[in-house]
Amino acid sequence: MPDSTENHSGAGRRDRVPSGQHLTKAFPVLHHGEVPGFDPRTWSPRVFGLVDQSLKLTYDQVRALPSMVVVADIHCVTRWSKLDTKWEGVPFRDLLKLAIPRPEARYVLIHCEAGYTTSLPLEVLMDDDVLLAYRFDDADLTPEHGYPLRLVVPKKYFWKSAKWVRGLELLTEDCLGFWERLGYHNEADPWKEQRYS
Ligand SMILES: Nc1nc2c(c(=O)[nH]1)N[C@H]1C(S)=C(S)[C@@H](COP(=O)(O)O)O[C@H]1N2
Ligand SMILES: [Mo]
Repeated sequence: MPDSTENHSGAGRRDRVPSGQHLTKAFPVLHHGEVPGFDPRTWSPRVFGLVDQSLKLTYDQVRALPSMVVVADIHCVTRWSKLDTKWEGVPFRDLLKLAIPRPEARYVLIHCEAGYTTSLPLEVLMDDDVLLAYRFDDADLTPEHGYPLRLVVPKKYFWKSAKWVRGLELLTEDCLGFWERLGYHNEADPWKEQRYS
């Protein structure tokens, strides 16, 4: 395929790979700890904290929400990048609107199975390419890639794309997540090579 048809921006393919990254066609699996089990009868992701309408959802409710497809490039801090990954799920900003964030809410702490956390400014998460995904490449996510629900934030290094999301907590002040406390950069912009702080 010619280079000019392989991207959406008109830029060359190499312009889509940030400094220090290499392309892979594989889909590496990376996480701390074990792949958690999933029971749809007890699984109930929450949106809570500085919201007017706390949410506690069921699996069926999540799957019934309006969905969107995002095709995006992803960049892992361990230096692999993957172009044109296809995700489907709930637009983050639509879910947040249901919970009615209070004006003082500025950060979101993402809580996952087994205590994994990461945080992002609410403003970053309101971008139109951010979603809570349950499908990848036209099939349900596999357990190791975050089934039943993972965050996808394409503009940040991939550790911000938390797998096995259980809760979104809205806060006034930021709260460092799992890797950020261990020295990863809190902003995680691959185009600025914000790998470690
Ligand atoms: N719950 C959870 N989510 C996580 C992680 C983790 O350890 N636990 N690791 C992060 C890291 S460091 C990366 S690079 C990506 C890897 O996602 P993948 O296994 O689907 O490629 O998941 C991120 N999300
Ligand atoms: Mo990572």
